[in-house]
Amino acid sequence: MADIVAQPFAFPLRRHAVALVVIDMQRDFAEAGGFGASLGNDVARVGKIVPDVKRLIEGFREAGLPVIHTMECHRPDLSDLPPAKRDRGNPSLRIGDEGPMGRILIAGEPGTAILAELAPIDGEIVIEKPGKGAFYATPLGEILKQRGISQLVFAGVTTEVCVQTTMREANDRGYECLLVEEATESYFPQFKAAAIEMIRAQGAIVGWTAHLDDLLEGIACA
Ligand code: C5J
Repeated sequence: MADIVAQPFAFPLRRHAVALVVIDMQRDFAEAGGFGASLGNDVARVGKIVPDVKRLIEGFREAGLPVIHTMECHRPDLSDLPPAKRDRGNPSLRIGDEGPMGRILIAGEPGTAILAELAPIDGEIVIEKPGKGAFYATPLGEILKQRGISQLVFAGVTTEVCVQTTMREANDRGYECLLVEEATESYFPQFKAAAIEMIRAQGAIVGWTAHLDDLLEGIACA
């Protein structure tokens, strides 16, 4: 066991129980012409965390700990896309529309892929999810149960949408959750700050937060 320096108090990391979950580091959320940009967001903010997400992933790989990647995406026939999701807002391109990187957020399209720098390697689990939370309509819960995982370290985008939703789902299912501050981002800096505060408030009501260097130091000696 290693006590990771974290907020609101130290996180008791157990090496046989922990996995990293990297949420939706996809071209569609990070590059011009993708879904994030079609909603009018400054996607360059996502690109800036890539080196820190990479350090985190490499830290887990070097420590021999599991890495799980998620991708927000839908079937080509859109059968898993509720009209309420497709029709929401006023994006220049809707989910399923043809964009400069292929069909927006559709499984197998170039824009839906995980950023090349953070691409999964052989043996790593990739969860395709139609919702914001990674447990909804996916095998994630079963996979974690089979592997005896009870602690989840989180990274990815966006902090207050898919990351926070998944952390709340995990927390309700009994997982101990920790978010790495430098390895997550929002299109709205104030939402990132607020989500981090919410997660660790009231004695870690949703989970812990930690800085990247503290987490890396902890897993190296766990
Ligand atoms: C969004 C996500 N923001 N991955 N997805 O629609 O947070």
